[in-house]
Amino acid sequence: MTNTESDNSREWAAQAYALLKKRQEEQKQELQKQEEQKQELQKQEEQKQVFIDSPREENASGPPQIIYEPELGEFDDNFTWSAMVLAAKGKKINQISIDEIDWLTKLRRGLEETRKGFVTELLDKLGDDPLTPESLDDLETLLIRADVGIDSTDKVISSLRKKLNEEVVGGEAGIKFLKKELKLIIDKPIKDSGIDILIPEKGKLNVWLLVGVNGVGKTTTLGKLAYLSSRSNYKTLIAAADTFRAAAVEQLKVWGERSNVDVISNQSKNADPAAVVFDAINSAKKRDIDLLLVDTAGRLQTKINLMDELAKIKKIIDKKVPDAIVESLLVLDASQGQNGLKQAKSFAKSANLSGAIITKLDGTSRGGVSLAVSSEVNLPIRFIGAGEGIKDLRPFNSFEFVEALLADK
Ligand SMILES: Nc1nc2c(ncn2[C@@H]2O[C@H](COP(=O)(O)OP(=O)(O)OP(=O)(O)O)[C@@H](O)[C@H]2O)c(=O)[nH]1
Ligand SMILES: [Mg+2]
Repeated sequence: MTNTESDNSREWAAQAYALLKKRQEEQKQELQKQEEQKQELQKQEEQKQVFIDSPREENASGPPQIIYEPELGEFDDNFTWSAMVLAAKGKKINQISIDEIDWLTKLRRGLEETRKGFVTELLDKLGDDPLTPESLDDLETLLIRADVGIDSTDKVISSLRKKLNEEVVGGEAGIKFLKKELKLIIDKPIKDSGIDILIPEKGKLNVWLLVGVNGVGKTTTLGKLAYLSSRSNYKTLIAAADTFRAAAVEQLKVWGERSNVDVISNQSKNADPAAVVFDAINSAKKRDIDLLLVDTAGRLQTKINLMDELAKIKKIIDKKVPDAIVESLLVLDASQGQNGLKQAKSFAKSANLSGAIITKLDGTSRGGVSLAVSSEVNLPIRFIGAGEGIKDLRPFNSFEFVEALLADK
């Protein structure tokens, strides 16, 4: 970015900040007004109840449904960077929201450890000097160390080498080129799939199976997806098909309550996961559901059992709703680095996957593994999670990801 471009973007960010601040003030006033009105109504209701003496609603004692609403923070480096990314994506000042700024800030923070591992070092090494064959060797080592994977690293280095043979490449231009190359790698499986952003298709039953080894974040991710989906007005239902772990159903019910989505489960011991899916499909058909989210077990006696179980679940879906749109999404914990990549490869062989969801990008230095998943397993990344909160999951966007990965400092 040139100095003038950077000045203009900062000016843009300042205007965006002022606008969001004003909007937030107005929203606060509006909320306060609504709260006052609600209290007034409640008072009137309570007075009435003295006469009617009707029992209170049952679910008043359920778990608190606290959903963290992001507030506009300081006008700092995080805000400016996030606003610049949104501007570069073509957003107008009045189109950006605090949610988006909050997410980008989280993403940038989440990738900080990965970035520290290679970008900061890379920028220090490159400085403003033109790239040399030696700096490419350094870059190669850094990319491998950041778990980007051998294939992706080879691709990037050879195209940089080719460019270097044709012209002098300055440090800044080198970073720009690197961003472009990394984005190409991540975008390839997304382009190949023909679907840019995964959303439920209206008018059909969409079934998304969340699969992956134990502890990677399947159930948490499912909870976040349920929230995202119901907030976007898709009729959503959850199938608790992890019948192996006793606490799984309870965990899902908490997420279901937070996002106002029902959970279909079978509490009996050794219930058959495919039978739970069977019930859930019946229920989904009756209720005209758009999206059925299926939680599956991560740990069974053997890996073969796990794969057999997934195959059985798929068979039931194909039989009962042949025209359903089925997505098998592999959940991967970014902090597992190369191990995660191995899992992806073995699942891809036997589980007929259609996409990946990368979790726990917050606080790991191995965020680069996302690139390896794209290039070595050829799986489109559909969502990424960067935190344990209900809002800490977003549809994957390669531009945001690469910008966050290579954000200066
Ligand atoms: N920091 C962080 N923690 C996460 C994220 N996603 C999930 N977790 C945590 O990871 C742990 C395991 O999450 P679960 O959702 O239970 O994982 P699972 O894959 O369903 O596990 P099993 O059902 O045992 O196979 C929990 O403590 C989650 O809070 C994330 O994006 N960031
Ligand atoms: Mg689980």
